[in-house]
Amino acid sequence: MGFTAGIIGLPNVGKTTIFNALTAVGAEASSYPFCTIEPNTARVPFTEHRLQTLVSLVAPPKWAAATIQFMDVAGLVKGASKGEGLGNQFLGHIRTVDILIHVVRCFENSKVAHVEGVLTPVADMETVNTELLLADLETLHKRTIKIKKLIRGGDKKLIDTLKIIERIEMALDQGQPARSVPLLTGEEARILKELDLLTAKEVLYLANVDEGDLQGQSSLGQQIQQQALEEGAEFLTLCGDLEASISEMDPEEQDQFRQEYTLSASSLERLVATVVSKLKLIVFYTIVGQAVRSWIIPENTAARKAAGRIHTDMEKGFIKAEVLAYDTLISAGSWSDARQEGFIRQEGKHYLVQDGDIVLFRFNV
Ligand SMILES: Nc1nc2c(ncn2[C@@H]2O[C@H](COP(=O)(O)OP(=O)(O)O)[C@@H](O)[C@H]2O)c(=O)[nH]1
Ligand SMILES: [Mg+2]
Repeated sequence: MGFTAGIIGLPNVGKTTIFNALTAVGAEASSYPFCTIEPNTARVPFTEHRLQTLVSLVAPPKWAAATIQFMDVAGLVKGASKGEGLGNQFLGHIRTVDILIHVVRCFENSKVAHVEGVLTPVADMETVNTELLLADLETLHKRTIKIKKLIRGGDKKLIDTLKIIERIEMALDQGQPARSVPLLTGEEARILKELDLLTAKEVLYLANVDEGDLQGQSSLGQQIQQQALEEGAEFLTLCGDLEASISEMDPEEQDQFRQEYTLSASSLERLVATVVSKLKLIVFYTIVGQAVRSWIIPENTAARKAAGRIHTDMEKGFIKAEVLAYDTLISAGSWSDARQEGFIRQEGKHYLVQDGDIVLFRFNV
C-alpha cells in the first residue's frame, strides 16, 4: 500500500522539470537510496522536522523517511477523452493515482512554446478539467447501460448506485467535478469510490511561475489562486526551473540560495507536505534495531493494520503495540528512559494510531 500523486497538465507546463527536481531531492533525504521506480514514477521522501529530530536524538546507523510516489503523467491535450494524442494512456495512468497535481504554466519563456500560443492559465485549467469531465461522463454512460440491464434482471441493490450516478452526471453536465457532489452516507461515498472517476480525486493546483514571481503575486498566479479557491481546491506556487537548479546543489549551497531568494522552505517539501495533508495521512515512527523510520498511514488506522504497513507478517502475527507519543519521547530523552518512567503504553489491535506515535510492534512469527 502506497500513495501516489499524479503530476498532470498540458504539455510544456513544467511537469517533467518538477518531477525531476522532486526525484533529485530524494537522493539526500535518507541513508537508503530512493530510486526511480520507472522512468516516470519515483518515491519522494516526506521530510519533516520530527524525523530529523529523532534521527539526531537516536543517531541510528540507518534511517529513512516514508515516501509518497509521484508520477509524471504524459501531457494532456484537447480531445484526450476521445483518445487524441496519448489520450487513453494518459487517462489510464491518472486513474491509478490518489491525488492530482495539476501544473499550470504561468511562466513566460519565448523558447518554450505554449500549446495554445499565449499564456492563458485559467483557460488551460479548464481544458484539462474538461477532458477529465468528459472521460467521467463516458465512464458513467457505460456504467449506466450495464447497471440498467442488471436492474432489469432483478438486481435491485443497484438502484442506489444508479441514483448516485444520476446526481454525479448532473454535476458533470454543469461543469462541476464529481468531488463537488455532496454525499450523505458512507454507503454513497463507497459507491462513488467504486465508480473510479477522475474528477472524484483530490486536486492540488500548482502554478509554475517565473523566477521573479515566487509568491505568485502576478495576475496569472492570482487568477489560478482565485479559481482554486472557488473550487475549494488547494493551491501552491513554485518555479520549476529554479527548483530544478536548487535540487542539483549540495545542501549548504541550497540553504544559502533559498535565503537569497527568501524561500522559507523548499517548495518541493511544501508540495509533498500538502499532498500528505490533503490525503488525510498521518505519520508514525519505528525505532527498531539499527533504524529509525517514518511510515505514512491514513488517519484512523488501527494498530494491527498499521503493522501491516511495515510487513504483512507483523499484521498477521500481531500481539500488541507499545506506544509512546513523540513529545513524550523527546522530553524523556530516550525510549529506555521513557520505559523506566512508565510512559510507554500497551495498546491492542483496535488502537487508532495517532500522528507522531512512536510504535514498537510485538508479533508472533
Ligand atoms: N522560464 C521557465 N521555464 C520553465 C519552467 N519550468 C519549466 N520550464 C521549461 O519549460 C520547458 C518544458 O518543461 P517540461 O518540464 O519538459 O514540461 P512538460 O511537458 O510539462 O513535462 C523546459 O524547457 C523547461 O526548462 C519555469 O519555471 N520557468
Ligand atoms: Mg514532460
